[in-house]
Amino acid sequence: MVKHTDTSVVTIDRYIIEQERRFPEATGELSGILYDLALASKMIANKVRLAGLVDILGAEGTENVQGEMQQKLDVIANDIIIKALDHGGRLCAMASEEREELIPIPDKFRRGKYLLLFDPLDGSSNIDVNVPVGTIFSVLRKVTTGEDGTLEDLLQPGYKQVAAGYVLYGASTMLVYSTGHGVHGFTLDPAIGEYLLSHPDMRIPEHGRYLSVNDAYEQNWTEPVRALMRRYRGLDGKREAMNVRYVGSLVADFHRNLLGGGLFAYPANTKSPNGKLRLLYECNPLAFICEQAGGAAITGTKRILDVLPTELHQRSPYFVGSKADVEIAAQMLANH
Ligand code: FBP
Repeated sequence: MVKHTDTSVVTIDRYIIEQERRFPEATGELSGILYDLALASKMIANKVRLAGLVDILGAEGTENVQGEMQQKLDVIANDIIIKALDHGGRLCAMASEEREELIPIPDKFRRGKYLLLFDPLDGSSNIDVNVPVGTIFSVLRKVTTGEDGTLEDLLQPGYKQVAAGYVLYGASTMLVYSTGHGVHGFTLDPAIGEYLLSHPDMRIPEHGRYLSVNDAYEQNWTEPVRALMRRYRGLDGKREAMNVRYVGSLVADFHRNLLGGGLFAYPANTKSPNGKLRLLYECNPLAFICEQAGGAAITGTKRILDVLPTELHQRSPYFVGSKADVEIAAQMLANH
């Protein structure tokens, strides 16, 4: 394995190749998917950066020339990812938060042995107020026979993921991924259009500083969840209070906690009995990253990655982050 120093200039392409060389049986298909995702995210980053200018740029002739600019950015992001990945011959199907049904690979293109599930632009309701948003992705290997990917191939438990990651379109654009061998972060240098290795082998602190939860739902929480949130706030005197930070953009909240230690929670509540977040392309990929970085992720009573999916867009209660803090949730929600 090539040794890098803190000052080594390593592009994501080169890092992916070096990682692949560690596995003689590797065919390069998974590497190809990661390249194409990196490319797609650069194009999305460019659109997100322009988002604030739509009204100024788009005013004249909005309909035809900038029609695309007027389209919802998450629809644009969805199309960019599909167009970047449907023809590479590495995928046999895709699934997106933006599409009700499985996305087949067009007949004219070769099929591969992998499936891609993604949320093209998570937190998109924050774009108009210039709050960071993200793309989340998960890669599975085909398990059924036949060329085309099926719903059965998509409905695999999270521990079956072969790769997962996210892109954060924030102050800088960062791509963070894992193929099950640690978590690695790359920062986009817009001047050269390259993702450079900036955060090798990311680890989440065992004990968290930050609590990320929308407590506007407190009245709709069960009593055990309320007791848990009081615990995190130090209100029952059993621990130090955590500092509350909630952007309302999952990728931004998760990324902060991955770096600084913390817990993100989106519990079930009487209005959303299964919570809000989607298991397959929001919860599972970030749980995979978090566990690879030494953290944990649960539904409240079960390891997220062990949940057997039954629907493409099913939701799940979610507690993810620093191991010690997730363990408190597991203890206090055990029989609920
Ligand atoms: P979208 O995928 O529809 O954007 O929803 C997900 C999300 O925006 C997350 O990014 C965020 O953590 C959560 O919803 C915020 O929900 P709420 O406004 O209920 O706190």
